[in-house]
Amino acid sequence: METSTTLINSAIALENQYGAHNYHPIPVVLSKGQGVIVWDTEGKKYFDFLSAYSAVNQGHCHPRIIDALTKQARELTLCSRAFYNDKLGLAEKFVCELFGYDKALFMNSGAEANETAIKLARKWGYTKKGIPTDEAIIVAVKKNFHGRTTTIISASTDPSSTSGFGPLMPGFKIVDYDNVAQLEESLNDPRVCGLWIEPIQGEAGVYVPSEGYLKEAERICRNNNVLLMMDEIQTGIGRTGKMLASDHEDVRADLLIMGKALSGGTMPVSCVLADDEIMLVIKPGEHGSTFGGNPLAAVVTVEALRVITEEGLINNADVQGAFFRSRMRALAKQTDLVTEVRGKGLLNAIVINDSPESETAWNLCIELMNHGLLAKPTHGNIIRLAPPLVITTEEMDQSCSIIEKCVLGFR
Ligand code: IF1
Repeated sequence: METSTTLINSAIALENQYGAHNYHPIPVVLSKGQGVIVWDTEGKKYFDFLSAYSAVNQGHCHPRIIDALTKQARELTLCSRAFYNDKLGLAEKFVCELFGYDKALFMNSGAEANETAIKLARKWGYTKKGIPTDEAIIVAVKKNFHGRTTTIISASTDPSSTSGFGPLMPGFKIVDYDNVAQLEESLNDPRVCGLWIEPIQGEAGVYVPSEGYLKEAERICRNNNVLLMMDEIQTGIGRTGKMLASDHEDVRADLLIMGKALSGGTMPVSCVLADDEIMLVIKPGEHGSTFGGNPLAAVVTVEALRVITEEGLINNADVQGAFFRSRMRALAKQTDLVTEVRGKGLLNAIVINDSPESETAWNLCIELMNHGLLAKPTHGNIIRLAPPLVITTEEMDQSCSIIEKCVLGFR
């Protein structure tokens, strides 16, 4: 009989042999998830502090979302946008009313939603702002992460995203994040159609900008007739203790870009929201996708968003996040290993006292795994800690205890 240890080894061996080597996973093989908990093939349970990079804000396999998904899956999954389906319009209305926009455009991956926003901003720039053909510029910021397509990486400043993948797409200008003076300077170029930012930089290491930066960015965009393109793919849908991270500063994007938790982690769903004068610059036949706006995604999206609001997950993210940071800050006082604790709501990170090239944070994550908590380092020495928003006080308490024990016992 095959033991579960061989099962784990064979799952990893299969991926190694037959899968492209574009990831370096933590050595755990998961086979089940419910709420904050995931189980490996041996039945060992873990607190999931990555939440599929914030795609499972509602928790793994949320019963309401799975019910909506399976029910719709038996009716109609996909009919393409060549025809109407009876669910898409309902989802479009739902997201437009919830977020306060005229129109929604559904895609699948976050990268596709960002690509959509880029096309909208450029076309708006040519047709509404009067930018000469092919001269539009989108201003992005250092250490951004918006996805992996060749156009998106053209705005990246991270060599691991870009190196070897040129030639890159022109039309991006890069400024420092969290620097208002550089926005003033760069956005008054009449060829600029959009400012493309994350309200908190996730991949960069959960970098929260100074208070007021987003509001200033919004003001400078307005003053210069530039579209504010807000990538809320990782920060949105309750993650930071507000529905959108932009809400912390009462900022309203012109192009609101969302993905990940829109489907509660059941399937790729992303969307861009905008008002008519922007969204309607794209005409029939100029943009789309086979799967974007399919009825299965439409039903799942409405249910996933309802779960967020009806189950009080936004407030829970705020409360549990504050508790988490206070425990981690107290921990940081007891050890030299943790130099900083930062974040908002349940999007947090601890910075490990070693160089980004060191293995310290990785080894600590292995230790956390051994004690029943899953997390992964980003940029070497930063550990992102972002559990599903359904986490209870008791689960958070247990999780903090695991982290404290591993950090204090770490050698
Ligand atoms: C990977 C990080 C998270 C995103 C923002 C767009 C996208 C993402 C702000 C693209 C995606 C992911 C993708 C995943 C790792 C990951 C990530 F570590 F890179 F930073 F979440 F924390 N905008 N983020 O964060 O969305 O096309 O993937 O649906 O390995 O690339 P996508």
